[in-house]
Amino acid sequence: MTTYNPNKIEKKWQDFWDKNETYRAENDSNKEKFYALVEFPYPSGQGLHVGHPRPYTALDIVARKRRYQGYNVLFPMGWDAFGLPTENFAIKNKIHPRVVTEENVARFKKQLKSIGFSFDWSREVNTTDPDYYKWTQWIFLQMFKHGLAYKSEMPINWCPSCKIGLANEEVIAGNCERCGHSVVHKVKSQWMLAITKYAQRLLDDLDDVDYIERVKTQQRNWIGRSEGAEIKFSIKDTDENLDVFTTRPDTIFGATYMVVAPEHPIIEKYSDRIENIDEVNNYKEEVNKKSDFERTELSKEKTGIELKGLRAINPLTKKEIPIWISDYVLMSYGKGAIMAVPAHDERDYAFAKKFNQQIIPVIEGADVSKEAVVDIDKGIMINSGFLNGLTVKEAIKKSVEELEKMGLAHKQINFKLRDWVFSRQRYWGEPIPLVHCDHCGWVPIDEKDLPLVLPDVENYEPTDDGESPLSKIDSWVNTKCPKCGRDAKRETDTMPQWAGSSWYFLRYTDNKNDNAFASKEALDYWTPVDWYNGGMEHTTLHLLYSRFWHKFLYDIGQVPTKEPYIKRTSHGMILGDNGEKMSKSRGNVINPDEIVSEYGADTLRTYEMFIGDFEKNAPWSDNGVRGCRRFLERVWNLQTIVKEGNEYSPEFESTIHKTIKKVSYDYENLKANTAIAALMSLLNDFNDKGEITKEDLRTYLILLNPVAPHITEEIWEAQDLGGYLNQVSWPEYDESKTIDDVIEIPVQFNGKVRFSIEAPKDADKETVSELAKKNDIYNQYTEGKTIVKEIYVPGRIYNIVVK
Ligand code: ANZ
Ligand code: ZN
Repeated sequence: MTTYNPNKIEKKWQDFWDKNETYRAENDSNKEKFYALVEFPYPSGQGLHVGHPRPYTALDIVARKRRYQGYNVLFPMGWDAFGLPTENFAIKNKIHPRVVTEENVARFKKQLKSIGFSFDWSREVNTTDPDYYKWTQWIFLQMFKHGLAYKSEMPINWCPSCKIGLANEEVIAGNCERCGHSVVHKVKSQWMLAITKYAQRLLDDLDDVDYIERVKTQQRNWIGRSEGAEIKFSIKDTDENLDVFTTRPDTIFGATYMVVAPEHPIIEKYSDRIENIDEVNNYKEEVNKKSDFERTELSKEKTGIELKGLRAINPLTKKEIPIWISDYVLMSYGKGAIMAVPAHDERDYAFAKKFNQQIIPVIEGADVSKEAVVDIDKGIMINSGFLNGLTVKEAIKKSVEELEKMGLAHKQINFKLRDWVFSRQRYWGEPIPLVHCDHCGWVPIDEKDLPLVLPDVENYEPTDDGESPLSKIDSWVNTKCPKCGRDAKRETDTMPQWAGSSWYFLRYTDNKNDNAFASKEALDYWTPVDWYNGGMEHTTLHLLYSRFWHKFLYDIGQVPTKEPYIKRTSHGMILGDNGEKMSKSRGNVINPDEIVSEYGADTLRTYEMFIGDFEKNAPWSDNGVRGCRRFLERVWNLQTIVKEGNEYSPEFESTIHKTIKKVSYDYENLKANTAIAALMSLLNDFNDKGEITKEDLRTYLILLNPVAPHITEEIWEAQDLGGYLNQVSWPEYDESKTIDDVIEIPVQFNGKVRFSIEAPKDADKETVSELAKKNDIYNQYTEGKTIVKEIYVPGRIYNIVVK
C-alpha cells in the first residue's frame, strides 16, 4: 500500500468528477429535487478566503448525502462580480474592470475546484455577463412599469470617499460599509425601489419560512413595524399644525415640549418669526455632517436649540409648550417631529434635564427624580385628566378616540424600513435601462434592445460632481426617445451590487435560457430553494432584497412561490489564530491554497467542519489542521487491516448502526463536527480490534465521504469495494440495533394500558413518544382526538390523556 498523498489523489478525482459531470443536476427528472444554495462569492483580488470553504463544505456535505439518498440535487455556484473593489483596482492599475473580473473569477474557480466541492459547474452564472444582466435589467424594467422604481430628490447617505450614495443597510455605525469613511447626507436625485410597499408582507411571511431565529429577529427589527397614532399639535398664532407620530398617545398629558428634526419644513416656513434663526441655521449645518446613527445613539450628549418665537399647544392640556430642534429626531421617520414626554422616554429625559424642561409623570408610582420610567406598560394613569385611573392599554385607546373626535388624531402604522436607494454613480454595474425625454419623461428602453450593454470608457473614476463616468460619453448619453423619437438622454447611473444577487438563484435553474430568465418548467421544478446558507451580514441586505424581488416576481406571475427560500441558516466566521478577524493589516490571514497544497483539500474540509459549532466564530489553529490530517492518515491506514466480508463485524454492528444514525442526523443539522467525532471514535474501535470487514469499511467510507470526498473515493477504488463511491446509496440503520438496554414500557390512554413498546432503558420522553407513534394501536386511540397531556414516568409507564 502506498502512503497517503492527497496532492495526487485529489487532482485525480476532481478531474474524474469534471469529466464525468458527476454532479450535474438534470432538469427533467422524476426524482425528488433538492436545491441547496450557498452565497456566491464576490471574486475579489485577494482570492478565496478560508472563511468561504466553511459554509460551502457544510452544504456540500448535505448535497452529497442527499444525492446518495436518491435526490436530484442542484448545488450551483457563480460570481457576484459587479462592484467597487474591482472598479477601484481597475482605476488604480489602469486595467479594464472586465479584465480584472475575468482574472479574479479564474483564480476563484481554480481555488474552489481544488477543494472538491460538488458544484454543478455547467450552471455557473456571472452577474457581469451581458446574457445575465440582460435579465437583471429586465426585472428592473418590470418594477419600473409597475411603479416600484421612482426617481427622488432626497437626502441620501453619501460616502465622500467612494463618491457614491449608500443604502441605509450599507452604513455601518455611521461609516461606509466598503471603505470605512464616515457617511454624510447629500441631496441627490436617485432611483429608488419601493421595498416599503412590501414591508408588511416581508414581515408576515417570515412566519411561513424556516429561518434560524436570529435571522428572523433581525429582519423583523429592520422592517421595524410600530403601531401608534399621528397627533396634531397646533402652532400658536398660526393656522399651522405640527404633526407627530407617537406609539404612546396615552402619555400626552406628560408632553411638556416638542422637538422637530433640524430638517423640518416649519423652520423655513416660519424663519421670519424665529427670533434666533441664525443660531438655528448654524445648528442645522452641524447636524448635516452627522449620520443618523450618530444622531440617535442613546448615550450621546443631547444637543438642541429652542425655536424662539414659535410655541405649540398641547391639544388636551391646552397648555402652551416650547418647540425645539434636536438631532435625535430624524426627518426620515414618522412625521419628523415628536411630542416629548421626558418622564417616560429616556432620550426626552436626558434632553429635558440638560435644557431644563418640565417633567410630568403620568404613570402612578413612577419616580422620575433620577431617570425616565420607561417600563410603564402595567401602570395606571395619573396627572392625565380624563385618562386618570385607566390602564395604559385603555388610555391608548381612549386618548386616540377623543382626539379622533376632535379631528386631531388617527391611528398610524409606521415602518423603519426605508425605500432602497438603487442608483450608483459608478461604472462597474448594470446600466439602468431608462431614457429621459423632455417630452415624455422617463421612458424604458424597448425590451428587445436588452441587454443595454455597458460601454467602454477611458476613465472609470466618478466625476467630481459625483456623476457616473458614463455621463462623460456623449455618444452613449445622447439617444432617441423610445416613445416619441425626439432627442433624449440615457440614465447614466448604474445599479448597486445588490441587484444581480437579488435573483441569481432563479437563473441557476435554467442558466442558458435566451427567452426568459428561466423557463416556467425549470422554476416549477426547482424553486423554492430548499436550503440557503449565508452570512449574518446579509440578513438585512441581500436576504431582504431578494425576498422583495421574489415577491414582486410572484405578483407579476413570473415565479411560482411567494418566498424564494424555504430554509435559511448562517455560519460563524473563521478568525485568525489570535482570535481576531482575519485581515492583511493584522497579519493573521490564512491562505486556503497553502493548506490544500501542504495538507490536502480533505484535511482543509475536515478541519473547517471540526473547528467548532457551525454558527459560532472560531479561531484558526494550525494544530487543529495537523490533527485532522493525522485522522485522515489513520483512515488511509485502515487499508492494512481490512479483510474479506460482506457483513459488519459482529462486535461493530451496534456501533455502526448508531454511527449511521448520528452522522445522518448531524450532517442535516450542520453538526458535522460531532459527526466527525463519532467517526473518529469508530476508527479507534476499528484499530483496537485490528481487523475490519470490507462491509465495515464500505459504510465507514460512505459516511466520511461527504466531508472528505477524495480520500474515500480513492480507498474505495483501491480496495475494490464495488463501482464508484459516488454512485452508492446512503447506508440504512436499524433502529433496534442502535438500542442498548431495551426495556418494555406500557403505554396508557386515559389510564388504561393499550399496548407496550420496547425502548432504551434511558430513553427520554421524546424517544418514547416517537416509538409509541410507530404502533398502529396508537393511531386508533388518538385519531380525531386531541392530546391534552403526556406523562412519562421514566422506565415505568407512558400515559397519554386524550380528549
Ligand atoms: C411620545 C412617547 C412617550 C414616545 C413615551 C415614546 C415613549 P418606535 O417604536 O421606534 O416607532 N419618535 C417618533 N418619531 C420620531 C423621529 N422622527 N425621530 C426620533 N424619534 C421619534 O418609536 C416611536 C417613538 O419614537 C414615538 O413615540 C416618539 O416618541 C419617537 F413614553 O412619542 B414617542
Ligand atoms: Zn419622448
